[in-house]
Amino acid sequence: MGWMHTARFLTTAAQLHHLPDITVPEIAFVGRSNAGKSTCINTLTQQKQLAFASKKPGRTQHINLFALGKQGVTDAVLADLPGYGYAAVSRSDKQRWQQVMVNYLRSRQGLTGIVLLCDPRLGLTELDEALLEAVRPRVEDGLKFLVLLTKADKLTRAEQAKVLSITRLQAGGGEVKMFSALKKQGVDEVAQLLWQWSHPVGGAAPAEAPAEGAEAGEPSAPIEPSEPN
Ligand SMILES: Nc1nc2c(ncn2[C@@H]2O[C@H](COP(=O)(O)OP(=O)(O)OP(=O)(O)O)[C@@H](O)[C@H]2O)c(=O)[nH]1
Ligand SMILES: [Mg+2]
Repeated sequence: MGWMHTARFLTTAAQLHHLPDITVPEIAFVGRSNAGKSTCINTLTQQKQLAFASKKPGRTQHINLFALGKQGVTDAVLADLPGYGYAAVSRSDKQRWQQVMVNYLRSRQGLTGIVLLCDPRLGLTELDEALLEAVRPRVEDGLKFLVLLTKADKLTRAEQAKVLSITRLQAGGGEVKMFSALKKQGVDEVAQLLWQWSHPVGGAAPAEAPAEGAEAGEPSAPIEPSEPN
């Protein structure tokens, strides 16, 4: 979707109060370390290095914001969050980060949707369940929610079907989709969903979403470094 490809780096922050106030819908990518959050953002935006992805867990250590919107007019923001559950992080760092994240998810103004990424070989873990619990009041208030099972290329079709139904039960009827950055599975569906979340007016917005390839030839937005480290 052309809209997704307009993504550009906005800012990075280690703490909540360093984040700018945003007036457009913000969509957060959360999940365990190594689940594939940064890779997912790069795949959706078709920009290899927008968000830092790495084999080494714990790569993303700041909240990184990316702006979306045509002609430089921002109409939504994606937030790439550091992952949780990384064993090599000290206990105090883990607790500090969990607190930052829960505060972010509970209090961030303009937060419109959450994409919870999960490696289907691990399934939803205790930490994911705790996160679901933390955001439940906001979800009941209308916050959008998607569980994205990543690295689908590592599973057979039958395994995918099984993990989808188990996770749907665990997610209490919330939306669950399969995704593979490697095979580009689920990319258009997720892009479409995020567009709908950010452009809800009258439900007519999806039809206006530019078709894939509609912008061929248009220069892409300049990519700035996304992280200091
Ligand atoms: N096979 C396969 N590997 C993937 C996929 N998505 C991500 N990966 C790999 O998983 C590893 C972690 O990806 P990241 O995107 O850095 O994960 P992250 O959730 O941002 O991790 P943190 O920043 O530590 O929280 C990398 O080695 C990626 O190449 C996928 O769809 N298929
Ligand atoms: Mg990351």
